[in-house]
Amino acid sequence: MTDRHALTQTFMQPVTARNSGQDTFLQAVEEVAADVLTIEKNNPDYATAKVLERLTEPDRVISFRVTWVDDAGDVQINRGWRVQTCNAIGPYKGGLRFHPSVTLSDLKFLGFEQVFKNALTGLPLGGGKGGADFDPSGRSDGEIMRFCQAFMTELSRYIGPDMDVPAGDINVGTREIGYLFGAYKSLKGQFEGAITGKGMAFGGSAMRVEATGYGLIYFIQAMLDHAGDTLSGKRIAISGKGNVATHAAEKAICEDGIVVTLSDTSGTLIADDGFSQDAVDWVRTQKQKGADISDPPAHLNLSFEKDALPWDQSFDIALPCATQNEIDANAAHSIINAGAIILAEGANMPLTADALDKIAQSKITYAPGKASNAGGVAISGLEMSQNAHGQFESADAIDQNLKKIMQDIHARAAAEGREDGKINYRRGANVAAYRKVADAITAFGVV
Ligand code: NDP
Ligand code: 2IT
Repeated sequence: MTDRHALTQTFMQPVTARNSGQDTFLQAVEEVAADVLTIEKNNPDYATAKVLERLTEPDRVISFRVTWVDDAGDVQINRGWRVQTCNAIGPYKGGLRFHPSVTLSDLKFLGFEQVFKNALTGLPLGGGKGGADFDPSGRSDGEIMRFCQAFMTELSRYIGPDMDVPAGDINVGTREIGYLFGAYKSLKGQFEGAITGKGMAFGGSAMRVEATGYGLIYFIQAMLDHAGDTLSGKRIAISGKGNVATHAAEKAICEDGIVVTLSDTSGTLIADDGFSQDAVDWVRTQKQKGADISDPPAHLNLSFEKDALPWDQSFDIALPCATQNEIDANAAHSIINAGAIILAEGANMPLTADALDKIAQSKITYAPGKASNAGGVAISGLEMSQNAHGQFESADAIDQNLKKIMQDIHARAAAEGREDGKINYRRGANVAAYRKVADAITAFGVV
């Protein structure tokens, strides 16, 4: 057993016992621990302060009942949470997810990842995550509004511009943020930037909607540039059909990439010659309507395959942009067999631990989500500063800023990730982020 492996196993034993059954959380912790424990061990200040052990216990976990009335007049009850993981370098910051599969384990893993991601942006942002086990599919607009209002009735006690600033994530987009912010403003009697991803009419930032997907493409352009290559003509397989997937597709097309797939839980859409912008727009409209992608209009030249995964196609770059653990060892095998050169995560933790091992042993250059999908939260950070100043920047200026932030994240991860003449972006991102948070935590003493 290597020293690194032994350290990780010893560290994980009590964490596993304390968080039994929280598999996604344990998976996220182990992935970071394997890279940073040797750094912690070799720095007496970090080791004495037990930085990583502290980070595995969120500052607090808030759990609440959400009670609302559906269109039939029946009372509905859901469970909501906010996990405030760490505010060492700024207010808690991270999205809200509404999905029937959401568990506390998922929100703890997402909050943990967010601490490191937010540190990498270079902005003063702590980490957290929240959400509910609410299923928005098939719900009317009125039901979504009443759910958001009931959710905010509880959440509003725990958030604020200098305390905790939520945003969107799966199934929480501009519409939901509007209802959530409207409820917050009405409950508090104050107009303040306690949520990001707001509409442009009420304090939102230009480019926040596009930022995660565009930022992902800027990140892989920085990787390609570093390797003396470009995106032009590259075949790109994307999973998902939501905010991240469709904006990544849109930017990739602008940069002369060939987007060969998008997908949802109903199956995969394939365009062997590449998606057009019209085809991406159609997919986006289907998502907004709550509809699947199984029946594209003929003029878009898309074929739909119910049982296919994006990774069964031929491509150079894989961008998983749907959800956690969507790529298992078999899917990783397909990505390797497709001859891919880059796998960059748009989603948070889309690879199982086995898939990550397989990719690490292959020739593929892998970019972890905490680096490659940080564009969304970065522009959320800029939304917070625009709200604080009451001055707003143009879409062009924000887009330039986003590109620069993604290039800087790339540089930070590359600087810490040099290994045998190559770059290990996973290790580089984990170590760079850890050092920043650890320096703050150790400066505070024991609190
Ligand atoms: P959206 O709600 O906009 O879209 C998610 C889409 O993913 C849904 O349409 C869903 O399909 C699809 N999906 C879910 N599971 C699967 C699966 N197993 N295979 C194929 N498709 C699937 O969410 P986002 O785009 O906002 O989020 C996607 C990922 O990106 C998440 O991991 C999120 O945490 C991460 N992320 C999001 C950021 C943001 O700013 N929004 C920032 C950084 C990361 P269906 O409609 O069939 O359910
Ligand atoms: O996973 C993420 O980084 C997000 N869902 C965005 C968080 C944010 O606060 O903008």
